[in-house]
Amino acid sequence: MTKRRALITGITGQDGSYLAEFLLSQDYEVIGVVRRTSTINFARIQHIQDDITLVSGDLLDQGSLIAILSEYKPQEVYNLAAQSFVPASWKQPVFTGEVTALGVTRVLEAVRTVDPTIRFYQASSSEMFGKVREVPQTETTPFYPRSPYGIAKVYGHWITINYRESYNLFACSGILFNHESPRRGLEFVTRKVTHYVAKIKLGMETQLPLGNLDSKRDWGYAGDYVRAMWLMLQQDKPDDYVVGTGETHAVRELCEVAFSYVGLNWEDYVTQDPRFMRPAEVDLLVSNPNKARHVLGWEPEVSFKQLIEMMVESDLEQLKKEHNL
Ligand code: NAP
Ligand code: G4F
Repeated sequence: MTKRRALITGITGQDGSYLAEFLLSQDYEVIGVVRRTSTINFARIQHIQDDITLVSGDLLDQGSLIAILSEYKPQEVYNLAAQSFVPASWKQPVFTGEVTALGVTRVLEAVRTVDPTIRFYQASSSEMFGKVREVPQTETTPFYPRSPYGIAKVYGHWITINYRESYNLFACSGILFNHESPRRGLEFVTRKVTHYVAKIKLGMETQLPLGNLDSKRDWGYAGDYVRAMWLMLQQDKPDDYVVGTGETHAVRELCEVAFSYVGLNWEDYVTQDPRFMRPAEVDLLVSNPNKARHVLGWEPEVSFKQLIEMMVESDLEQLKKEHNL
């Protein structure tokens, strides 16, 4: 029997790497779109590079997306590519809109013109809820985005629904709450904290400068969340789903868990630095993932504490290896 073929944009990112691993474990052939960079940035997919096919393309380049779909003919497309760091979206709002908003239309247009039977997944975000209109947030909670990134994601979400309704595409939008892992970029708060904790423990740093300690997020494990993406594309009909743990924790709690894991008191090391405050903040995110639970049968398996401890452990190991300790 021929293998199912899936295409992932954003395969070099955190989620792309976990999704590629998961799809390989389900016996898929995996095609990953990578954009041209002056230095190779395949660290997250190095270990599976021989098992996947990497092709050159960019969400800014419509022609490249059409050519890739025409050549590789996937049955499923997961659009994970984005400018995904919220503070960068204030510095580069137009670029963020081009990639994170219009990029979605470019992929959808490629799907529509090359093969409208392709099943499409869009990586939507809880950042769309922003200044939350209700607690917890569901698929029907109104959006109030608070950053150019959040606004770009609202566009990506609605254009996905519009292509589903206009052209009858099998297009799904996963509204995913924050998910983290040892492969999380160093600029995001969880990884920043766990990396600094490891450095402080090993005597390489003395302080951890942070922004808003009171903001609260619904943090889960990325390895759990890619399963939900796949499950959405295996249903009888396309739909949108909120994916999260249903629990929320403040940044200060994250610090508490990470520092106490290595026997330190976070209050001795954390400082507040205005450079990391945002022009407009999303204060509280917490999901109601009941629909994903009941329709997809999805449940997160890694708890908040397990996640943060796993990340500290991995950062300790990595630093020890790099510094021959
Ligand atoms: P990430 O680590 O920042 O990865 C982003 C990926 O997009 C990278 O592979 C990046 O390639 C690629 N990319 C950026 N611009 C591109 C372009 N113009 N053309 C092609 N590829 C491009 O993000 P992530 O955490 O894995 O998140 C995956 C997706 O889920 C993103 O769309 C993000 O906005 C969304 N999301 C994430 C979370 C979360 O908590 N992680 C929650 C909700 C939604 P390079 O490696 O070349 O930069
Ligand atoms: O880790 P963060 O940068 O993630 P944020 O802004 O919630 O965005 C992430 O999750 C979204 C899903 O809701 C994704 F769509 C998006 O792509 C990305 O993956 O910040 C989390 C919170 C914020 O409230 C921020 O103000 O942590 C607070 N924070 C406090 N000090 C900090 C810092 N964030 C960062 N990055 N760095 C700090 O020093």
